[in-house]
Amino acid sequence: MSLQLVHSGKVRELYDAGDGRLLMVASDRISAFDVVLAEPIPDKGRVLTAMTVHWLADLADLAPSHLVTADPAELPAEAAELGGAAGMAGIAGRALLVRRAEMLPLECIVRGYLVGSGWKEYTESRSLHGTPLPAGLQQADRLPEPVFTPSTKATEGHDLNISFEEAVDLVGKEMAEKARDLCVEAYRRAAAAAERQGIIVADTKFELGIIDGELALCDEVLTPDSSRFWPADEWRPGTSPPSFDKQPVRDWLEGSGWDKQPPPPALPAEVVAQTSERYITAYERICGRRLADWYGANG
Ligand code: Q0Z
Repeated sequence: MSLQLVHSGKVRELYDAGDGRLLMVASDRISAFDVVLAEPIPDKGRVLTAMTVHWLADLADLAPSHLVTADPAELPAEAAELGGAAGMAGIAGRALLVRRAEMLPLECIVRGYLVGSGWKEYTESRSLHGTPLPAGLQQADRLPEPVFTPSTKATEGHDLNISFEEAVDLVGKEMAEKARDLCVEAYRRAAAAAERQGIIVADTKFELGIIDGELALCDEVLTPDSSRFWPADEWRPGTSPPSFDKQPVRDWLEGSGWDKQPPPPALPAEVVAQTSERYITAYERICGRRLADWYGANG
């Protein structure tokens, strides 16, 4: 019996593993300018999976999580079918067995820097998520304090910001406050660790769920796909800093003359290799661990 697909994202899949469990599989696919490129980035799926496990363990004193195991030996036997010709070795390190949670209908975003939609709001109303900010801030400036800016999963890729009061209407006051406090503290801890390694976590998105009546960290956590990572030495307030992970891909696509309509041009091998290196470096610097020590090495 094959595992049934329950959700398919742009770059990852979620399968029903039975027994109230799900198998979350991160692929090596990468998206840029809203399209998925044809060339996989070697080790990207392992990096995102290893980062999630690192942060779930590091934050375990703050909140329980959905994680059951990342050990390929403990995955359901059918997971091997997802690994292609290599079998279980083909998904080793990029699959997580997790507990199925009752997901909060919220995207729990925390922003530490003024970019993207946060910067746009500031330019229009000198506020962030409705809260007034000091005058004179520039794009990509650090915020005085990290701010919880929840949104709802509206349509694919296009989330709708909601006020804290609207979040309260969706999940109740106690849950909304708990979610906010948990996410802001998790962001503070991760951003401080990354900063010591020369990487800025500009913002991040958490997905929380209820497991056994408790608020738990679910989904991917503090990965390059759920966060904006910037090299600290290239951060210049007033400009939009490069993304730590995807910048080689963006730069090459921008220079290729591509009109941003699918299909995108094929990435040269050196751009693929550079990008893979960036993902591995992000993991090793932010998490202080070697990717060679993670499941699926040399697979
Ligand atoms: C995560 C997603 C993915 C596509 C649902 N522990 C959980 N319990 C219930 N639901 C989820 C989780 Cl993680 C859940 N997503 C996001 C993940 C592929 C979409 F791997 N959706």
